[in-house]
Amino acid sequence: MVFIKTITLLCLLIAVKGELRRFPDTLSFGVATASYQIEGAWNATDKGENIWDRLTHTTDMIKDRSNGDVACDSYNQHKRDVEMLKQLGVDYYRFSISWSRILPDGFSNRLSQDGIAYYDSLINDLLVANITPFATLYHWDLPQRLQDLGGWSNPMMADYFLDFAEVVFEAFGDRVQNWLTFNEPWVVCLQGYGGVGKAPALNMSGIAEYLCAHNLIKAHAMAYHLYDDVYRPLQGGRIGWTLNSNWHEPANQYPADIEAAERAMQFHLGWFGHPVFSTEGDYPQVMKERIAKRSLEQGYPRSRLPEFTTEEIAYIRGTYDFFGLNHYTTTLVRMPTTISKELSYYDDLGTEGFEDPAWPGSASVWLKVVPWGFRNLLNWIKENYYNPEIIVFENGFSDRDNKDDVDRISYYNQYLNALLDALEDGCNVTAYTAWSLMDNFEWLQGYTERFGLYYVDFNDPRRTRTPKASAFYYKSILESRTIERD
Ligand code: PNW
Repeated sequence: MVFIKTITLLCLLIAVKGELRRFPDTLSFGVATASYQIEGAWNATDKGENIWDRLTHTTDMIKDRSNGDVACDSYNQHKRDVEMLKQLGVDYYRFSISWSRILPDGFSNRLSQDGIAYYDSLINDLLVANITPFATLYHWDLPQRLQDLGGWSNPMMADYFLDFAEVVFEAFGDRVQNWLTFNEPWVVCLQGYGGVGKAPALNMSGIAEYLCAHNLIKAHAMAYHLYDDVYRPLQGGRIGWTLNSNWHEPANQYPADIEAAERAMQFHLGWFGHPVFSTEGDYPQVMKERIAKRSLEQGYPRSRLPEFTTEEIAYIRGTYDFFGLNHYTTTLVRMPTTISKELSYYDDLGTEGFEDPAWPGSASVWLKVVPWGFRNLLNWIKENYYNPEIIVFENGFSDRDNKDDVDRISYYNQYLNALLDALEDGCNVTAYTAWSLMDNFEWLQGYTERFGLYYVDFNDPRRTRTPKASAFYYKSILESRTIERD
């Protein structure tokens, strides 16, 4: 009843206020979550420890000293999650599978039947509700035992990931036809291995993120080929990965700033995008040249950026069925006056990034509201990678503790308008995913930054979920398939 009233009200408001824009019938809508951020049950039955269990339990790096031990308790409450998805009326649900819940030791010699039963139940409930499951294999929760072996800096990790992928395709592929190998490899490697922004917080920039990326790209390609060769013929699904990128806008229309912004795009999206989505394959030329030159100047015998063999380049190129994109915000970029000789990815990149102070903010320092950047980014992908099918797997806004979330509604309204602009430009976007279904464990920020359409009460042992105003708004968009022009 409340839903219907709100929708009627929204329709009335729109009718009074402004012009409506319609989404094409080819565009589908979903919402996303990730295992560590929502499941809890960190040590249920035989689940193994992962790198986020370890980081939250043994360091004081989480802002509110919290952890994902219980999180949204979705391990016990996934039926409630499916109810919410039904209420919203989404076409699909993007969730991730916890590696150490399925393989407690990380290796495929020992499977957890309870772990498999959990995802079986979730998937079956989704199918009964007529919601398409979209599963991510890796959303940042590596089994701790594999981290002890070096994690993604160990070349063997690609084989272990392939073993895990095979177990998952075998167990769920009869019902799940939509797969992502990795969520945001740039964040995994840069923040987890280069810096301290994500587990395992290795903090070895200039070396470790390049090793991580190299092995992770191979792992992605191997899982793609396994699916393509063995499972696609039987199960008929599709598979890709999802890359995050800011839009990097030149601070001024000087040639030097235009060059700097393009270089930032290549180091950010191109690092993982070029090997897979370009016709030549391999890392972007500008990364190869700059990192090789600087490495030699710094006294290293070879480039700190590892090289792919010709065979590997061919094997990796084209390993996608769609271009997955996570996007939140935009950065202004200019050429620095002096070039630093320091050892780090950001010094290899050699640009200066900053924000326009006029851009509206959110609860996250890095997230400013810049909808036109979304349109530019979609066009950049269209032009650099031959107009691929693009699926937006994350887009969203953070606030603090607010069910009447008008700023989130405004964010979605503006970014969806930018998406419609990009469609008019000829970009081939076929699906849009809001991050997130509900408030959840926001990594180092703990529970202090909320991205949900549903409010979660983390002080209530039952983790009660309540729809925010934005949940009604999103529902109304999915029903009417229109938004108001901004
Ligand atoms: C994504 N950045 O991470 C993740 O996939 C989610 O798990 C996360 O909750 C969500 O966005 C909100 O943070 C990002 O530095 C991490 O630009 C870092 C950036 C962007 C997204």
